[in-house]
Amino acid sequence: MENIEALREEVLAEVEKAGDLAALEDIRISALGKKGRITGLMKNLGKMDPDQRREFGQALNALKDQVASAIDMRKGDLENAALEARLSGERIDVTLPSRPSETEGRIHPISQTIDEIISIFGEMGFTLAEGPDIEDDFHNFTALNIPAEHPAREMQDTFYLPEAEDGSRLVLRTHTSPVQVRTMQSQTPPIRIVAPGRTYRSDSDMTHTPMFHQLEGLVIDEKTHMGHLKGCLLEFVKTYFELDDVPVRYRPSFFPFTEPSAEMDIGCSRKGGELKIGAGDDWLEILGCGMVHPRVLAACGLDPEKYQGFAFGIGIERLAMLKYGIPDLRTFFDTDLRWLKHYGFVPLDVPNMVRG
Ligand code: 2NM
Repeated sequence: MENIEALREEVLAEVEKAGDLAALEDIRISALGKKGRITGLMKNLGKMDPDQRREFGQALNALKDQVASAIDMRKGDLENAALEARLSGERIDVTLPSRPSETEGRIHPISQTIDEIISIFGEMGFTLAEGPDIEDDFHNFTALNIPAEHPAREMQDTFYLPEAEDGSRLVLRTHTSPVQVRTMQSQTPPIRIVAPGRTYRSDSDMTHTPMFHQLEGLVIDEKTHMGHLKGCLLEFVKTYFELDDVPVRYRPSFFPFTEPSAEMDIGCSRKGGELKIGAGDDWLEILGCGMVHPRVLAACGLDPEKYQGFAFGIGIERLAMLKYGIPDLRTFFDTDLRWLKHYGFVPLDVPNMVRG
């Protein structure tokens, strides 16, 4: 019995002193393991007479339970201490100022360019409008004065979804104009919106990707005219390209949804093979625009006798390439992290009117 008492004190003292989980496990094995000290005493029971065996056996079992529970408790304490240490080591101070230059992530040039453009039109009083990527025939084509036999509707240009039971087919929008249609249907003028987003055409080569981004704008009021269009778009290109002045010209063009329609060029120079935007003896096509066709206004539920307006469409990739010197359209969609690190933008470098 003295053996048991001595062993109890010895093992409990060891358990109390165990500094980590590994040391505690060693103690458990040396006491309760197959060749452990307590297990060793158990083996003596066989040689005892029955009375002695009962008394000694009960005492040993009690010792075993006591040691096991002491080990469990110590284990819990050690685990808590380890967790505490880890948590205090991992603590971060969320009130510290951020260090943008150390941020790994980058804003994609497409997102940056959209943010810059909507910030410019935002200052001019435009609001943001969005709509679904999957559209119906009416919003993508019919309301925009694009008739059934128009080539834009051909399978080669448009991604059609599988035909529904009634024979109708939804499309991936081929431009963001259906957003303007939905806006005209749901609001009464004055309307001033820009609609950026993904658009889809079945086209893929050096200068076309099947998914690309557009930003279209729409202004509708009772006395809106082409002068408003010109002033608005001149202001836009000056701000976007950070130029005090830039020559612009409008060339007659054709879109089913505008009349008259025009393409806007800005001045540039290509001397020495280097493109410089601004003054120069050359021209660069920037966007398409025009006065909204009376048939479009009527299809959207507006009275063409009362309201007029202008609209424009900008290709985001092209504008991003021009401003940021990105030479190849297809690299926008390669998801190449080295490219993104080079052309991308640090998240907290938020675009505004002063700094694109
Ligand atoms: C362009 C060029 C010219 C345009 C027209 C409309 C709408 F819905 F109002 F009729 N939205 N966008 C438009 C006009 C788009 O993109 C080159």
